[in-house]
Amino acid sequence: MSNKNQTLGEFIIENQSSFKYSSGELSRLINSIRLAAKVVNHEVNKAGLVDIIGNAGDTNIQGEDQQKLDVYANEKFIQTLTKRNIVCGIASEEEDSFISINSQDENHQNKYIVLIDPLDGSSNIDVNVSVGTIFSIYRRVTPVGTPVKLEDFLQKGREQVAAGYVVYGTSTMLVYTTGHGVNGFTLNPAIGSFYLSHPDMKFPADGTIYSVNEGNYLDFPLGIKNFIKYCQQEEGDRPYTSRYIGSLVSDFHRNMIKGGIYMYPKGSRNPNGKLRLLYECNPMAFLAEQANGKASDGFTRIMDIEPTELHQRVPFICGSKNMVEKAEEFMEAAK
Ligand code: AHM
Ligand code: MG
Repeated sequence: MSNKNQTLGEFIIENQSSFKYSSGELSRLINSIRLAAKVVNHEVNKAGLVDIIGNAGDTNIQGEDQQKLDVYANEKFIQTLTKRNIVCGIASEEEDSFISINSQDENHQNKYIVLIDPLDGSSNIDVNVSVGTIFSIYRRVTPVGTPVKLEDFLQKGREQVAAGYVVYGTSTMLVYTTGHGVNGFTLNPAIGSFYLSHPDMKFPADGTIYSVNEGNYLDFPLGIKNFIKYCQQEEGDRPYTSRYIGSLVSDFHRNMIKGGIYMYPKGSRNPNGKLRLLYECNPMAFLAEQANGKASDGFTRIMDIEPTELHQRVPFICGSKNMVEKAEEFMEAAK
C-alpha cells in the first residue's frame, strides 16, 4: 500500500515483487535513472545563470567546459546507465546510432534496453520553461551475452517493461510505470529525495484542454482541423480551452492531471509528424494507457505500431480516453 511519506527508493523496493521478472535488476535500473535525474535537475536549475557562468563552448570557473544542457543530460544518463551491469544497449535522441554496452564481454548478463530522450523540449530552456527527460525500457530479444542488435530496439511499444519521464518544472517530478499504474514522485531539493506525491495517477476520461501547435493548422489533416473546430464550438461543456507549452512532458503531465488531449499530427513540414516513436511516443503511450488514457496516431494504437527505424517519427494523439476517441472519429470520417 502506497503512502505519501514514501521515498522513491522505498517505493521501488516495496513494489519490486509485483514485477514479473523480480530479480531486482529493473529496480536498480529505475534507481540509476533517479540518480541521473537529480544530477541533470541540478544543472537545469542553473540554466538561467548561463550568462554568468558561461555559454556552451566556454570554460567555467573550475576550468571545466560548459556544455549545452541537452548534451550534458545525454552524457549523464548514458554514464549512469552504463555503469551498473544491467543495461546492454541504449538509444538516445542525441545519438545517431544505438550504443552497445559490454559488447566485448561474453559473460555479461545485462538484459535491459533503454531508449531515452535526455532533454525533451530543450528549446524552452533559454526562456525558463519546463523541459523533461523521457525513458522507455525493454528486455532484449537477442541472446544475453551477445552484442545487442537493432531488433532489440525496434520492439513494439506494448513490449515495454517500464517507461516514465522527469519533468523539470516548478518542482521536479519523476513519473513512471512498470505496468502497474502510474506513480509520481516530487523531488525535495533540500534533502535530495523524491517523495511519492501523486500515487496512482489517472487521466480523467473527459477533459477540456486541447494542446496542439495551432501555428501549423493550415497543414493539418482535415480530421484534425474538424476536431479542433469541434473543441472550439459552444455546446455542453465546450468550448474547450487551449494550452500548449511546446514541451511534450509538461503538456502531457498537465493533461493527465487536469484532463486533456495532446496532438502532434502530420503536416507538410512534418510529413510523418514530428515526435519520435521509440523514445517519445511509446513511453508516453504506455504511461497514458496505464493511467486510463489513450494514445494513437489517429487510426492505430501507438503501442501496436511496428517500428522500422530508430528515429522514426509518427503522428501522435494522446490523452483523456474520450477526447482521443473523438479525435479518431473525426480522422476516420475525413479519411
Ligand atoms: P525536441 O525533441 O527537439 O525537443 O522536440 C520535441 C518537442 C516536444 O516536446 C514538443 O511537444 C514539440 O517538440 C513542440 O514542437 P513545435 O515547436 O513544433 O510545436
Ligand atoms: Mg525530444
